[in-house]
Amino acid sequence: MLKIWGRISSLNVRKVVLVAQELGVPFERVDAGGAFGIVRTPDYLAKNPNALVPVIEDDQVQLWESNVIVRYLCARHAPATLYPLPLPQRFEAERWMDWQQTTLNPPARDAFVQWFRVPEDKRDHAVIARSVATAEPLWELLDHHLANRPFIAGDALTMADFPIACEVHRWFGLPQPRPDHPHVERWYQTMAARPSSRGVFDITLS
Ligand SMILES: N[C@@H](CCC(=O)N[C@@H](CS)C(=O)NCC(=O)O)C(=O)O
Repeated sequence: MLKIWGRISSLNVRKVVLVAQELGVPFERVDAGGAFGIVRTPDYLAKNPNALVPVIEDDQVQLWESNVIVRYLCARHAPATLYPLPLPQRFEAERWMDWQQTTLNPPARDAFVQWFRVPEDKRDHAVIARSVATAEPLWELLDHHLANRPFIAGDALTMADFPIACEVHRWFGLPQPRPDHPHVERWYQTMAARPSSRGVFDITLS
């Protein structure tokens, strides 16, 4: 059975759980990382020398890097749908996944860390302001992108929708005002209405 290592309070773990649930793949999830520790044990470092979550074990395959795991699960269980086979569609999905990981996540993460991981008396509101100032134009870009397509990569749901929906879930959960992004909201509500989002988007951020 698919084994997922990682605490559900991690956005990167939530991506993997969400996709496994969407695919209907049975899995066992083991809490690891953060207060659960484990990630610096020799056994775990042999699975992921970065000492980070998530990791999956699936038959002969052992993987780290959340978006790679999303690609792998979709390629294994949903080729031609969530993992599009025609290269134009595949790489449209691919580039948005990389955008989530490399462009959107770093600034969006900073505000989350300040609100949820830093004690109130140590919270740095300048870091939050910088995070918002950098992330908001990216949310606007995404809103523009979603204005004339139902899903991230076009007409159909693909692997790209899940990592970005996880990023939206976390950003919308921050206790701070945000401008309207009606197309992002509409798309996110579609994602949150999917049964696969249970236990992922209905949990409190921590
Ligand atoms: N690029 C990696 C980043 C993984 C990552 O930063 N994981 C964080 C949680 S989101 C982590 O393991 N932090 C240390 C810990 O939880 O102990 C991925 O996408 O999988």
